[in-house]
Amino acid sequence: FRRLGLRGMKQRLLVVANRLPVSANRRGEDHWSLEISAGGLVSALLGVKDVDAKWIGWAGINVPDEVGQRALTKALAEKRCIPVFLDEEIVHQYYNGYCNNIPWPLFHYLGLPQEDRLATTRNFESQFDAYKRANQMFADVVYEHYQDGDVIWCHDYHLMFLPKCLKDHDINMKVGWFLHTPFPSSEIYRTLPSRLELPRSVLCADLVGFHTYDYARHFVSACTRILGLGGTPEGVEDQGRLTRVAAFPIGIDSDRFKRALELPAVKRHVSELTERFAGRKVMLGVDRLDMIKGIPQKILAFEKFLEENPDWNNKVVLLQIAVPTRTDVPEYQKLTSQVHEIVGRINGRFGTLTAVPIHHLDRSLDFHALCALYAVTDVALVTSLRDGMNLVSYEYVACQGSKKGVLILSEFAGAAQSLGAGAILVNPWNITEVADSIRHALTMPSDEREKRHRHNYAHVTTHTAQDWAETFVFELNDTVAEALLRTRQ
Ligand code: ADQ
Repeated sequence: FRRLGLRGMKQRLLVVANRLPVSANRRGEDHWSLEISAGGLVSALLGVKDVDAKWIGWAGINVPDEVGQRALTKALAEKRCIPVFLDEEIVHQYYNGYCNNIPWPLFHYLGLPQEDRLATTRNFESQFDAYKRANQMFADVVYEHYQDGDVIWCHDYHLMFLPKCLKDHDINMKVGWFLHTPFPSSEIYRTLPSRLELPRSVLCADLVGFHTYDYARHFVSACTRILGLGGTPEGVEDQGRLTRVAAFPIGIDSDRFKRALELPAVKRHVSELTERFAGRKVMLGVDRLDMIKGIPQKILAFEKFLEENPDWNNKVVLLQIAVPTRTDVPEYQKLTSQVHEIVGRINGRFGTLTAVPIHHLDRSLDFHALCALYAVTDVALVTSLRDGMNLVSYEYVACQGSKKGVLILSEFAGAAQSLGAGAILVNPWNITEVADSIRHALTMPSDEREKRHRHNYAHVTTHTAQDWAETFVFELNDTVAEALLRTRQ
């Protein structure tokens, strides 16, 4: 019955996220080319079938003229997307200023940006004001397209103010909000200057979701300790109104990966890679180039492994694929140079004229190339310092049907709670522990690899993106129906 949540009815779902799942490039005054872009939410929702869903979000580009806006709106409509047009100033303040500087690092326990703490504090009010204005602009587009009976699903820390804007407009809208990052301990959360307004707005939603039970618990604690509201096993209570708070762990569309591995082009790619790295074990890292992903820590741990295990020199290669993000932010530019510097040093130290131990690419790979890489990899290394879930670990497991490689996974990724029994869990800050885990993974007997893989594969193929979305929307409908009953009693 639960799986019928979306399939059994023709209900429209409005997915509202900061970014639309496309990158738009202007090719002429009224001509745009669109490309589906990489990212966790995109990957998860691509897996949701049989849903009458529309996306509302920013196309990631400033379009000041009406001709351009009209043409882009028309092109996006074919992809079931509706744009929110944000000008450069608001993007600068709301996205680069507030979202990237405040909730993103804080929710990942990284505090405010190191070099700029005072400037961040000084600019806080104007940036928070822009954040609220931007959220109102998203709300205006939702009102324009909303029809009675629609379900509105707001995503992530960019849109924490949106549930309030929507409910202020029409209390009967069915509104859900989901956070893709961790929600930190209330002791960390309480340092946020906007600590009162944001959860109050989120609580206007009918259903609030997180990847793990711990994040949900942290959120409820923040509401009870900081706002003085009542926490119940169901959620948060404020003057008789209950907001349901629960964990909805995301998944991937594992069938899409399995199908891709059967394609002749992908099989060819797998053979080429196998030949290219013959005689060496392949280790893989796939991340957005972001401080939360722990890329420098991962590479330093690999260096430590090479240092302590000279018998492995030339017998193992680490492929690190890091797609650049937020390239205009100085912290991220610094991270890129830091990673390049460490990789160069290690390759200089352990490389030979014919082979280097690390191949580092600053770019996104297309889906088929990514599947082939996942399939040929002996060990995947996910060393996030914090990560809401981490879908790369799921994708790797989905592609390892025949090889049964080992996943080394940070205990600070939400995925550690679902894949922990099959993976080798590590503290990414402890590079000696990670280096030891690399050795353990590379020398693991095949029966142990199979056993671990079987556990994770069963999880990844049964807890899919589609289940995640269906369950969330089903619960949201259920919650609204329950609340209605209560008010009628
Ligand atoms: P992300 O931080 O983007 O997502 P993740 O969950 O790992 O992290 O998803 C990344 C996605 O981008 C994956 O589907 C991966 O295949 C793709 N990707 C990454 N690097 C790539 C590359 N170089 N080339 C091609 N594709 C690449 C956020 C949160 C996560 C949470 C997700 C979903 O930070 O914790 O799991 O949302 O909720």
